[in-house]
Amino acid sequence: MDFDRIAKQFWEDGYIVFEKFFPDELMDAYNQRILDHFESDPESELNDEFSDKSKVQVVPWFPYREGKPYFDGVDLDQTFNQITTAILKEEWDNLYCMMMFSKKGTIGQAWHQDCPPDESSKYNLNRLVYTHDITDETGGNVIIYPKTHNKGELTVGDPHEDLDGQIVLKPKKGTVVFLHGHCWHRVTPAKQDRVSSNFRAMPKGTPEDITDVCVYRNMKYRFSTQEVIEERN
Ligand SMILES: O=C(O)CCC(=O)C(=O)O
Ligand SMILES: [Fe+2]
Repeated sequence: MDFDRIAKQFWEDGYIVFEKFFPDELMDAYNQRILDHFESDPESELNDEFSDKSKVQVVPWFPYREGKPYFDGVDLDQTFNQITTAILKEEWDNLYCMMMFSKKGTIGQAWHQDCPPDESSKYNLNRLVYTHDITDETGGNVIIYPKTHNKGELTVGDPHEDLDGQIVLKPKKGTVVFLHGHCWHRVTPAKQDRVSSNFRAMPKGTPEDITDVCVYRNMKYRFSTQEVIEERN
């Protein structure tokens, strides 16, 4: 693998995609493990007021915080972590591992930045791993606006509208997407139950609560206190 070329492309575009990165058997096992968790119908930490306003409907699960290190096959994968080192250039830390579930018929995730782009050196790196195929039938496409990782704050507007210049990804099982947390992105409505997983990392020295405030097109939201901290219009 040409790690320099990978890092260069990531820093040009704000994201980079690797298809067939992880084997089907591992993905099938992980997908089932994630579904098993969500089938027990855990309470979402995200309240209805948040969903209504943000136009985000997703239930997150943080297995490692519960002492369930079930996903080390990805978390400790050498190439996966070598690419991370190439992108982050220096030492880095795991932020957390987050599994996400969207029920069939839910809205997906509106345009957002995972953290405010106030300082270009303060960001999270999404390492998204797809454990099942995302297709026209499943919905839940991943939409990215390339090169916006250094374009400042997401523009104000309709939370889910198509933007000129966006690209649409329909990641297949085993695909990995490295995505800069400042890069504008969203997820289209789920037509079938949808699972995604994110092994978030960050440059060393980044505050642990880097993703506490998320930037949407109509507001900034703080998860820890469950409040809108800024209306945007
Ligand atoms: O579920 C996805 O495909 C992307 C979710 C997302 O926006 C994120 O993990 O930051
Ligand atoms: Fe995100």
